[in-house]
Amino acid sequence: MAAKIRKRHSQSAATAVALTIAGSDSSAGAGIQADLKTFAARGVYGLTAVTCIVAEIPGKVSRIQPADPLIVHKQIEVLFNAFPISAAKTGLLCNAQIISAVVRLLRNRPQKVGSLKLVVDPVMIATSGDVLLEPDAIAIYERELFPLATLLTPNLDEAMQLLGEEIRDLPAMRRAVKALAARYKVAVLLKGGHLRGRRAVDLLYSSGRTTEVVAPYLTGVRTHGTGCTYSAAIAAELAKGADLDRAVRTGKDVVSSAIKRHFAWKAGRARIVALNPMAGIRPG
Ligand code: PXL
Repeated sequence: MAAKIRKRHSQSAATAVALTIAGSDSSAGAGIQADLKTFAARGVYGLTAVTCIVAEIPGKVSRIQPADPLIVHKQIEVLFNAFPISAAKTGLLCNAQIISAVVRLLRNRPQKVGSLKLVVDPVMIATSGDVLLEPDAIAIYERELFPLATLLTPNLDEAMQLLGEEIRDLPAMRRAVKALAARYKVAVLLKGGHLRGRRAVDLLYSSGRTTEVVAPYLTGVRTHGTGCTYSAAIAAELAKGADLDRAVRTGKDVVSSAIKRHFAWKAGRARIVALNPMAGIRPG
């Protein structure tokens, strides 16, 4: 019995730990709930710092309640002081004060946390078109948070907003991913899913080269939370020690499986759909 207990302890000691700093989605398909499910599906122990509470169902945000920046700060502080966190991701940070609090902690993290891999998903607008980030927070996002990232993961709408130009095809995506990487001096994964071609093509720009990350485009599924699931899967793989290319490739596979093997329910005359981040590939 004693041997058994010892064994279990030594196994948990080796489990990678990742932190998500993001909003709560009541429908649990995006935000912190999507991140935790994805971390668990990838065999990583997930920690959370909640930045805001969003009352929503897929496709419709009803209300966003930001958390006090002090409690956002405290959540991260206590976690940094206690856990061996090897990767973190940020999702919806809601407003400028919360972004400032997060940046301060990331900059002054304790020695214990050491070199932290950081995935910044620059959440601004939901797939449904709902505005999620207060517009005056974008400048601080860009100036203070983005440069701290190991990887920035904008979708096309976010990239267009950041660059102030249209991105309508793959050549424009190639230009945009380079421009973003040059501007913030970080690796960038530009997600092209919203182009709706035959293939869902994303572009990873890192160490001076652009790589295509491709999966078949899955039609007919009204997705919600793909960006969160993708960046959480990448953070999970980085937490386990994968290099960036591998982490992104695995993340793409996780999202594709989550869409392909989605959940669907009938609710009156409506049909409601949710991603299945537990689907598909085994944790590596
Ligand atoms: O998918 C973007 C997103 C991120 N975070 C939270 C959300 C949403 C979309 O609705 O609610 C908390």
